[in-house]
Amino acid sequence: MKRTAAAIAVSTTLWAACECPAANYDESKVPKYTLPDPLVCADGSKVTDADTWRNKRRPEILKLFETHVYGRSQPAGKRRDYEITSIDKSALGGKAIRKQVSILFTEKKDGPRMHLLIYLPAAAKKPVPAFVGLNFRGNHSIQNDPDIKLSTAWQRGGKPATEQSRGSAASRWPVDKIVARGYAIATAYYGDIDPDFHDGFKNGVHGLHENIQDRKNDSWGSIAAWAWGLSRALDYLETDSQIDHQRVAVLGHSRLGKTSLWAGASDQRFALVISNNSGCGGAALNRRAFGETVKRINTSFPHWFCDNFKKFNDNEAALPVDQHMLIALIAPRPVYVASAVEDRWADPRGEFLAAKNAGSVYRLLGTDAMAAEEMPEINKRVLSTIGYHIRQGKHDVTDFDWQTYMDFADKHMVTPGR
Ligand code: GTR
Repeated sequence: MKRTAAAIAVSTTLWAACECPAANYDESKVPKYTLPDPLVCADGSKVTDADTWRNKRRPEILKLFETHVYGRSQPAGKRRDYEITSIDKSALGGKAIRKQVSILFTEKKDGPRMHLLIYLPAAAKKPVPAFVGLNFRGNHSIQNDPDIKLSTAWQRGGKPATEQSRGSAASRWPVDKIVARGYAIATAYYGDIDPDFHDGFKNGVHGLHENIQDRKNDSWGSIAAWAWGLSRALDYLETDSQIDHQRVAVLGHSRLGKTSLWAGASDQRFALVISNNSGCGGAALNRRAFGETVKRINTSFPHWFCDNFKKFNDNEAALPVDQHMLIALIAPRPVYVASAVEDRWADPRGEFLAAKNAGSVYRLLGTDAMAAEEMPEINKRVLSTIGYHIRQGKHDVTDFDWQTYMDFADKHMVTPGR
């Protein structure tokens, strides 16, 4: 999301309402903190082997994140219907196949659904690995192409999407470069799954799955709902014979980066996970008082997390988890955390430290974890199983980020000789 003046003004009003102090951007003012050890169970026992991690500690940590942070998602439910609404075998000047697929959320043929837009390399002779991620403005925003269905769902700002908005987010989705490297790219609009405003969980998939009066303090928030939607996209991709569904990477930017981490942690079918500038509630450590804090995020966005998370406003030390443990849930699968120098709100150092501190679990499971002790220089990529970079520039997804994700996926996700 671009931090527009309007968005900043809205957030500022909300912060004023919550009487939050000004955000801290001074490293010397970050108070000391102690991170919970991912390898020490709730009963105090130490995890020293992979089986105990898999069967005891990992489920324990997953449950802690469900209970205290993102909320319990509804189960996948029974198999959904898919409608292939279009296939174009000569998209991008013949370099790609473009498919549009509707994933129905209910049994009603004209009921709520999510639209998946997929580009595949036209030259591929066998199933290809894929990236999947949600977008902020509708599928039509990722490419200026009149044949992509213009979203009719809720949009930020309340006004419907216009023809002029086609391709408005194209810089974040270099589709031609992705297919040229042999990958498919699949995306869906996050507003199809859950509109991003607080309506008491009536709209989107929340309302479809439960009665509001049955909601509990650990019921799912919007991030969990978006992550659930990513899993439903993967359900479809598993049925598509042109996709190598063992090699689907999930990625997201900002609030959708928080979402991709939770999707990768809660659904182990994702082979690789990418967090782009995900910040607070994503890759950044909650216990580091730098940039956005738990209280601020819960005040500005009361619908993103479960209600229990609000208990940790100004009380991060009481959290039984921190975000390094979210990354540890992804182990031993490759995970990449990306920061940006000007994105101080997201606390780049906190993102690096969470990635690094997931290392004990990655090492226990036999990987190289993160091959850097200190934060790397700007624009220097660390491509170990836990990858990391901090690039020049602002809160955004750039070509540098995408080149890196593809290099990372080439190294960790793709079968040699594809
Ligand atoms: C900000 C929010 C961040 C980040 C960002 C975004 O306003 O404070 O946590 O998620 O929005 O998603 O663009």
